[in-house]
Amino acid sequence: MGLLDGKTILVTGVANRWSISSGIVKQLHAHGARLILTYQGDRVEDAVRDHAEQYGGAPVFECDVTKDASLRALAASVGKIDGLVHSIAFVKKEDLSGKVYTTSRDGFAMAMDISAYSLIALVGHLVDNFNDGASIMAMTYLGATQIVPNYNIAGIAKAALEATVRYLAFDLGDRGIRVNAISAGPIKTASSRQVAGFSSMGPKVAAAAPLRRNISADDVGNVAVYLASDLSSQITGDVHFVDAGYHVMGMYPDAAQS
Ligand code: 0WD
Repeated sequence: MGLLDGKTILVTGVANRWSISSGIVKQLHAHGARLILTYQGDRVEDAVRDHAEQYGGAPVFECDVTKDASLRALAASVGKIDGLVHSIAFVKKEDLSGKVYTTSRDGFAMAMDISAYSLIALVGHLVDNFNDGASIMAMTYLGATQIVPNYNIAGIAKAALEATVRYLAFDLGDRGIRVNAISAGPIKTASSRQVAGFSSMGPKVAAAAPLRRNISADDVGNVAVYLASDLSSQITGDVHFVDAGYHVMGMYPDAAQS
C-alpha cells in the first residue's frame, strides 16, 4: 500500500531533471500517486514528456500561467484531481542583484504575476477539478520573510505567495481542501542560478544549519508526499521548512566552530 494510492496529483514546474518538481514527481510516484504533468512552452516539452514516461506514463498538458486560455484548457482536460503542486517562479535576471529600489514596474509586475498570482489563477481555474479533501502546495523560500541579499523582488513575490497560501486555505477549508507551502533551502536549478551569488549560498547553509548540510529535490519530494497524503489532513495555511533547520538560526557560528 502506497501513502498516495488512489490519488491523482497535478504537478507544474518541471523544466528539466534538476527542477525541484523532478524530485517531487519522483517521490509522489514512488508512493503510489497517479501523476499529471504540465509544461510551459516547447522549450521544455520534451523534458517533461521524458519525465512522464519515466513515472507511469503520466498525461502531459501545456500550461502557461500567464495565459487564461491555457489555464482554461488545462482545467477542461485534467478531470478530477486530489492535489496540485505549484513549483513556478520567474524574475528577470537583472532584478536578482543590486538594489531593490531599481526594480522596474514591469519587472515587479512580471515577478508577481508568474511567481504569486499564478497560484490564485491555477486554483481559480481548477476549483471544480479538486476533489474535496485535496491538497495544494506551493514552493517558497526563506527570502519571503528574511533578507537574503540579491533575492530581492523574488522574496517580495514569495511573501505574496505565502499570504496567498493562507487566504486560499481559508477559502477552501470548508471543502477540506488544504493549502500549504514548502520552504526549501537552496538547490542548484536553472531558476536559482539566476540569483547573483547563488553558488556561495550552499556552503553558507551547510556551515550554519543545525544539521550542517544542504538539502536535495528528493528531500522536498518526501515532504510533498506527506503534504499530499492523509497523514497531514489537519495541516493547512502553513509554511513547512525543508532547509536542514537553517531558518531557526538567530546568529551564525564562527567558521572555526561550525
Ligand atoms: O533553491 C531553489 N532552487 C529554490 C527554489 C529554493 C526555494 C524555492 N524554490 C522555488 C522556486 O522559486 C520555484 O517556485 O521552487 C520552485 C521551482 O523552482 P526550481 O525547481 O528551482 O527552478 P526551475 O527548474 O527553473 O523551475 C521553475 C519553473 C520554470 O522553469 P524555467 O527554468 O523554464 O523558467 O517555473 C515554470 C517553468 O517550468 N514557469 C512557468 N510555468 C508555467 N507558466 C512559467 C509560466 N509562465 N514561468 C516559469
